[in-house]
Amino acid sequence: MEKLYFITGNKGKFKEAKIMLRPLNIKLIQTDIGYPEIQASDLKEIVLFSINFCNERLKSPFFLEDSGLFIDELNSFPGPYSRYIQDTIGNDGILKLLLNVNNRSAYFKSIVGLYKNGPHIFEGISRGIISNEILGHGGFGYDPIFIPEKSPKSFGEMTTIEKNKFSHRGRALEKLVTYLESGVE
Ligand code: ITT
Repeated sequence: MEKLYFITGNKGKFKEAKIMLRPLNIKLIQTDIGYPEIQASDLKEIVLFSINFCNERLKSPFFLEDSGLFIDELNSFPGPYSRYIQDTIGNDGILKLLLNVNNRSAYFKSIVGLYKNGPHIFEGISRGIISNEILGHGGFGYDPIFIPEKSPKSFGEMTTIEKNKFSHRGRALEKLVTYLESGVE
């Protein structure tokens, strides 16, 4: 069986990817080799740099993924700084920043970078709103404060399978699956 590495330190992401890649006849392996993330405003640029860096170290097909939350009222903040903001002010901090703000539109963007006979990029977006309070405790990161369009529930209130249907990562990984299924070498 063919092996495919997912370079991530985030167990939640790996769980989501494992379910999405089930239709493929491959063995998905999590590895946390660590890689530098350059400071750039464009997620694609960050991911391209990271996959080229990792390709020097891992001589086997792999992918990694970078995502961010973009809040309209905050001029797309935290975007590429999502990790830092989650680790510092967290969900309570975001809710405070949006206290009494009516425009709660936001979106998540996921960029999956595959390295298999060269670099390939797949993008997924999930639009929605930031809730007024913490909802649920499932998932990870911003999940309990993000309600995707066409859903009554936040990501934090969904099972992993449900979240994959609505999420930025689910959408980007769906494109990855289609690409790998097509058997292009
Ligand atoms: P990697 O090892 O894969 O880089 P990470 O947790 O650092 O894992 P990112 O840099 O892609 O992941 O994520 C930036 C931040 O956004 C981080 O704090 C995540 O918890 C959060 N985040 C990413 N995807 C999310 C999702 O689907 N739901 C909620 N929060 C998410």
